[in-house]
Amino acid sequence: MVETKRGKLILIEGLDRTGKTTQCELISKRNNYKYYKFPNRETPIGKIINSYLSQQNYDGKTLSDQSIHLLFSSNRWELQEEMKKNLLDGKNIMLDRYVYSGVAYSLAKGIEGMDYEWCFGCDRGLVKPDLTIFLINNGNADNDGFGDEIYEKKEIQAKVRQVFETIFTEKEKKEYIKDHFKQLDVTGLGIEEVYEKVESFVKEEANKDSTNFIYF
Ligand code: DGP
Ligand code: NA
Ligand code: NA
Repeated sequence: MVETKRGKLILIEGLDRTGKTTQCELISKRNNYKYYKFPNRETPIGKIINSYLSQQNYDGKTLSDQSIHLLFSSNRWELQEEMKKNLLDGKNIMLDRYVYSGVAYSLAKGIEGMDYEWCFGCDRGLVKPDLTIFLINNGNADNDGFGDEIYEKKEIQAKVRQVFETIFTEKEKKEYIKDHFKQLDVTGLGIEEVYEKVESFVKEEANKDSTNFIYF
C-alpha cells in the first residue's frame, strides 16, 4: 500500500495591509494550494466576527474582549477537521492568518487577565504550520493606507507589531521557530518581488519530508 504524503501547512502572518492575502492567493493559484483565510467571515461565527470588525449592526457593547477572542479561536476550530483532512489527503494549504494573529491582536489590547497563556489557551491543540512567514512593512508608518475596521488604526497596529515580534523572538523560539519561521521585510517591494521570495520559502518547505502533525 502506498501512503499518501501529508500536505504542508504554510502560514503567512503580519499586520493589516502587508499583502498577506495577495500573496496567499497567488501561491494557491499558481501552485495549486488550498487557501484558508482567518477570520473566515462566512461561517455563523464568522458573521458575528465580521460585524464586530466592521462595526456594522454592532453596538460595541455586546461582546467583551474575552468573548470576541474566543469567537476568533472558535472560528479556527470550526475549520480544523476539514483542514486536517485535506492535509492527510496530501493537499497543501496556504493560511492567511491563524493562531498568532489571535494572540497578537488580543494581547495588544492590554486587558487585565488576558495574558499570553490565557490568549493562547483556547488555540492549544490546533495543528501547527510547517512554516510561518511573517511579513513586515515599514513603509506605511503614517498609515493613510489602513481601512475602516476596528483594529486598523496606527496605535493599535504598532502594539500588535510589538506583540508579534515578542512572540516570534521569545515565546515560540525554543521549540519551533528555528526551522519553521521566516521573517520577510517587504518594505518598498512590488507584488511580484515579494512573491518570488515567498514562493522560494514555500518551495523549500515543500521539498522537505513531511513529519507527523505538530500542535500548538
Ligand atoms: P483581515 O480579514 O485579515 O483583514 O483580518 C481582520 C482583522 O481581524 C484584522 O485587523 C486582524 C484581526 N484578527 C484576525 N484574527 C484575529 C484573532 O484571532 N483575534 C483578534 N482579536 N483579531 C484578529
Ligand atoms: Na484587515
Ligand atoms: Na488581508
